[in-house]
Amino acid sequence: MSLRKYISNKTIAALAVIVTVFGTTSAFAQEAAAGAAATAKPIDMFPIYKSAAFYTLLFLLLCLFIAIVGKAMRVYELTREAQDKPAGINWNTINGVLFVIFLIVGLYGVYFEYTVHGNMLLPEAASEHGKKIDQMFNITLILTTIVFIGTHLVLFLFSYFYKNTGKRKAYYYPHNNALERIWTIVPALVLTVLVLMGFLTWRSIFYKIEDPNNKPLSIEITSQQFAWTIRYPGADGVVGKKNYKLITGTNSLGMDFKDKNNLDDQMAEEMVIPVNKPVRLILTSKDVLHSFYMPHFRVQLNTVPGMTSYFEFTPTITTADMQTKVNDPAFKYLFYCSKICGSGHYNMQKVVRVVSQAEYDAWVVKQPKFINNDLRKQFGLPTVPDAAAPAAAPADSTAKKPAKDSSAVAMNKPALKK
Ligand SMILES: [Cu+2]
Repeated sequence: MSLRKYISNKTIAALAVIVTVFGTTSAFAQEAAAGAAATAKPIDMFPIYKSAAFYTLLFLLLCLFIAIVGKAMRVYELTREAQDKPAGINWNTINGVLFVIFLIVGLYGVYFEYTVHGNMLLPEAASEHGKKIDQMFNITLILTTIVFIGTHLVLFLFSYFYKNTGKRKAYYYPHNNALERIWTIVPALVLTVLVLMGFLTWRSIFYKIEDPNNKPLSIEITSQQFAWTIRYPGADGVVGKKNYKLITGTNSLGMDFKDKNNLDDQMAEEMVIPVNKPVRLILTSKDVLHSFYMPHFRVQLNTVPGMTSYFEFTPTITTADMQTKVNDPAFKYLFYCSKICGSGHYNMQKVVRVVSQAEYDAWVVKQPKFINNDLRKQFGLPTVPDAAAPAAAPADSTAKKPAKDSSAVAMNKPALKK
């Protein structure tokens, strides 16, 4: 083979391109390694690896590399074609094998998701109805997983086993009524069962027949940008009326104190609820749409300005018990806003504490009332003397109540600032 012929051989040319690409990359890598070893201090590469530009460049480099390899291979193929040699690369086999590799890697990805990220799912539901929701979730997940794995095995393995080898001819198979029936009726039946189950569960959660011996505890939750206000009904068990026209600096919820039910309503900084007792949430909003979201209890409902929505649920696991279950003494139940409602959205969360009935009873009496002397004056109600003259406090069961009233004003202020 003369030198001239040797140079014009396209197979050698293609190989030369590949060697050049690999050679340059490894040479650069060695240089970089030598440079790093020379400097005494190791350079912290972490910020570079984290930057978007780094990955964009890496991606472009990879594209360039693939393009070069592709071109080289094309040159190789054309050369063989020009020389009337049989095709060097069997693309059908390569594609078939790639399908199998994709299947194995993909199924490993599914396994990884289920085991690693699956462990990051919420702990068991802390409410009665939550168990039903979890059950539905699990049934749907099991069914879809079976279908997912089945269809993917068929899809990728068929592509591998029945790739074109030149020995077979595809069979023309335009229609089969039995098959059509099977793949229409089976999914229809499965989906009907799932939808019916969802419908019945929804009905059991939202349309409850009230047990007169076990009346739910009403708690009103009002959302606003970017805070929650929690209102307890007081001794009468009834949350009083509100009217948005009555909202002022001192009356942040617009409570109508002409309604006697409002007089004993209390405010709370956290939501404390007794375990195994039904709780009826009364959800409203002052400005935009927010969403009341209590993931551990599987509760989520929008709070809508101008209307009231309700959600009744029964907590079944106390905070202390859940701390043991998840093996985290710092565990707290929280409720959040799950509607992107503005810049401070991320900050809309409050603690929920599930406690025993006795703990709840002790806690609830300590919560301050909404009403204070300013509001009493505003609504033409008789004022009560403040803490300075507790002896004169009339009609109040404890002498300390006026003090709580003034603290109520103080607590209202930060809420308004937000
Ligand atoms: Cu919000």
